[in-house]
Amino acid sequence: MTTATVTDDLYPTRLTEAAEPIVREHPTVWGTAADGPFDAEELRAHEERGFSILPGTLTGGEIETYSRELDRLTADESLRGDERVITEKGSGEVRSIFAVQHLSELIDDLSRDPRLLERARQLLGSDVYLHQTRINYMPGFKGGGFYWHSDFETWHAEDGMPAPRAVSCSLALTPNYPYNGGLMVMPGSHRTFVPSLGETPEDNHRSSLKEQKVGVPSEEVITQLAHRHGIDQFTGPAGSALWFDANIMHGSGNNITPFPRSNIFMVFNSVENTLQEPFAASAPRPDHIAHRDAQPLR
Ligand SMILES: O=C(O)CCC(=O)C(=O)O
Ligand SMILES: [Fe+2]
Repeated sequence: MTTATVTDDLYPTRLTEAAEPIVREHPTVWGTAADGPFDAEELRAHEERGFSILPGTLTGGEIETYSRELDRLTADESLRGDERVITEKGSGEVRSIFAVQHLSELIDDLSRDPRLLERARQLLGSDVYLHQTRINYMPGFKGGGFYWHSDFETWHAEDGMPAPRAVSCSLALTPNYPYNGGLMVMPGSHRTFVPSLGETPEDNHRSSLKEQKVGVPSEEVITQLAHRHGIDQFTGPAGSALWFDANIMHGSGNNITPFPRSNIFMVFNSVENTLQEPFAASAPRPDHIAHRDAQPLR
């Protein structure tokens, strides 16, 4: 008999035998219309679909400023070999840069901008801190996609995030067309937690950030979810923001068009949902991927 079973884990995953999807008990929206800029109808829609798209979040001047900042960071030779920089498996081009708020004062300031902070606090119903930040740089022709996954599945298993009380904001710095690797989401799928099969290998993040293989749902489950929920896509001009729940099923295809698709990603977590020990990994991922300093953003 094994004594290591964690009985208070509502989201068991990385299992040795397949298990049925779990209906999520936790809410998606923790605040009310009185708490911030989303009105009651917008909050209702966010609760139901698990995401909201807000065009015009960044102004034209800001798009230029942050695009230049992104170019500066991806071209910075001194960052090559830095563990925060993830390169594409095939081409060796920069794919993501993590913990960008430590590399860029501009992005640090942006993470505290009331336009973002007030919405994050409202959705999560508390003060918030940054769980993770990254820029995803998807160049034309060579940009690699992201296979279907729930972020929360990994954050729970490998980072020790107890509940899906976190929200991501993806800020588009380029136009997001239906054809340049735009993020696909399954509306409503955030209400279902899909346990994944297979134990977490040691140092899984070293390969999973280039191409995720562990913690992804089976094709059978993806098929069921897609038939039940359909597939929507984050499209819109540069400056648009996508707010999406930690547990929504999402992914993107490769970008074979000449049009790059870059964005800044910020993950806000509730200060009432701070990280514990990983729920299904032998060691927590490093701090640049999952921050353990839960100082509320001001
Ligand atoms: O930018 C994308 O296409 C998706 C990225 C993503 O899912 C992630 O960073 O977790
Ligand atoms: Fe993701």
